[in-house]
Amino acid sequence: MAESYKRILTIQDISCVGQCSLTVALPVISACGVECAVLPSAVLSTHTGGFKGFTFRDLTDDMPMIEKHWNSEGIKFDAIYTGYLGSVRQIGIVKGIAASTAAEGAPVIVDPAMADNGKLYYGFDDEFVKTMRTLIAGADYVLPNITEASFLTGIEYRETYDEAYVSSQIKALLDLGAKNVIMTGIGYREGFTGVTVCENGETRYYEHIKLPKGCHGTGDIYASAFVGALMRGLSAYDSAVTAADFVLKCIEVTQDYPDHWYGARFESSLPSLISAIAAVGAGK
Ligand code: PXL
Repeated sequence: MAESYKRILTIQDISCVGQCSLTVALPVISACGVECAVLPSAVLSTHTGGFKGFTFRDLTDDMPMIEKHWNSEGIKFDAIYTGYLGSVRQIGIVKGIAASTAAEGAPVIVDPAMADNGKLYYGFDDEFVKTMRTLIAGADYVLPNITEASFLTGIEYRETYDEAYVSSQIKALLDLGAKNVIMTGIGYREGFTGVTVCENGETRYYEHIKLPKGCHGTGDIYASAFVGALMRGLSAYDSAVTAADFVLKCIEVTQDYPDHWYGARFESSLPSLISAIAAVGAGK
């Protein structure tokens, strides 16, 4: 019997160089066997995490025209996955696009890509955070790191914490309206990190080793692999584990190249992601 073939829409920027956002989402989601349509939120010459003098073109004004065309063609998607967004005004438009293009029952997956290591990325402010909360409110799945969760919930950011702290962050995110929460980069002991998944009210933790090198763009690789796996029918927890193992492999490969500072060399690990999804799928 033919397996159902999913088509999703991802809304995030094109950083022309930098191995993040759309240049990651397209290959990773495609590798998962899921059709990936795109709505670029902005075009930048590079990402904003370390390059100097990058260009930035906000594509907010193009979005309503693109939406109108899709609506006139009756185009619908099996999931909407948002990442780095270009402006406060854009968030409102994105909510409308999600509403008008989601097929019945299509999940909205929000990666609130706006902060890391205790700080907002360049160009974001409190107004953006406040508006991002309204996008979270309609999300079926939200994938923040600890920093993003702290900005969204208003709970103080901490570098070390315990399970009670993570639970309070998750509860606050659920109170904002998110239905399921996947918190990334959660580590309780030296040398380890992991992901905490609250799926249908049940919380589970997956721990794995923490490599000494962190790479830029791994949040985007993570969220894209999660979305791909979820669309292939894996549970949120299995998708979160699959994505975590994949990101770990990507960082492992990259740490052999100290000059490769701007992103993770995920490409050579794509076959392992494809096999992992097939293996979990086959075990169902
Ligand atoms: O990886 C998240 C991301 C996406 N897009 C742009 C960024 C960043 C992080 O810095 O700058 C443009």
